[in-house]
Amino acid sequence: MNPERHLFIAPEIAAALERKAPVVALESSIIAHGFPHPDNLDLAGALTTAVRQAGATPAMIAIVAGRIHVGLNEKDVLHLASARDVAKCSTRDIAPLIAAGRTAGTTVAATAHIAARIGIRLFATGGIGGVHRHFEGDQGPPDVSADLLELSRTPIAVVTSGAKSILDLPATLEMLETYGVGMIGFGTREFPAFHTPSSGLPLAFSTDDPAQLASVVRTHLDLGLPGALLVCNPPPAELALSRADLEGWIVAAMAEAHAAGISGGAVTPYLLGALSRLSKGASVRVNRGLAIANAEVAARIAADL
Ligand code: PSU
Ligand code: MN
Repeated sequence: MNPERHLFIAPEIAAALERKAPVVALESSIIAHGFPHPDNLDLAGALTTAVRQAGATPAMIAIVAGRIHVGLNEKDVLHLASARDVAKCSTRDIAPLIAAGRTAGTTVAATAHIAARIGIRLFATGGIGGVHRHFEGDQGPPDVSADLLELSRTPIAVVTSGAKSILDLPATLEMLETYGVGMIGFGTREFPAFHTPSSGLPLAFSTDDPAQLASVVRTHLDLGLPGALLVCNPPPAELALSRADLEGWIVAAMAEAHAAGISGGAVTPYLLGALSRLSKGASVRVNRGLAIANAEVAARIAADL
């Protein structure tokens, strides 16, 4: 990579990396595509504030006018949160979007890839992508998020509230196992279901102790294992949705998406938008709360390392 041409790292973040101070990567697809406007603007500020207050430097990553930016200014965030020409960038999209001079929000896959390449060890998101559920009557190939493949080959610790509830969670967990992605529950013995704490899917390892958690993260990164470690942090209990309500809304949202002919990268943003409408904003409130909580946990681990 030619850093002059392709990469801008904000001076504050470059300095923190240089002196091995704690840095937490944040994705920008959650801002550009995962949240309604203007809640997304508020979320961007809340995430960076949460990381700072917990003792680390926030590094939100995006493609801005054809260049990878690590650390965004207010103007960049405003553009990502408001403009219609903002692309969704997964790993395979990085080169074409840069070459075309575009601006894009980076998904978990692209953000993890970029963060690990420049030596960031902690990354916070809301919920990773995974294996999508089939639409009713659809026998086509499965839609599997590139997040899973990227996590299999990117050494970074990712704090996440499991995988998004709109997905096939048992299939997602199986693929994470196949891909050798490390998993540890923090304050839960189950794989969290993003909008709701319980999926009924047990995790092999978990801890309630921040010091022990930091020790597992440190060990994973020190061993030089090829893939990521997922720190699975359940959503805040006071904001979480009930599993029964959530399932009903997901089934309705999927029927709408199918009828509207939604496919590819548009599926996740569409379903999240439909859930927000069906739950009268409750899904957005828990998504906001869990994303901020994950940013705090990531910052605390980064500070402990
Ligand atoms: N977490 C959230 N909201 C989001 C996402 C994560 O709370 O919108 C985004 C992430 O960027 C993730 C993407 O990588 O959704 C998954 O999209 P897909 O299924 O198309 O890979
Ligand atoms: Mn997909």
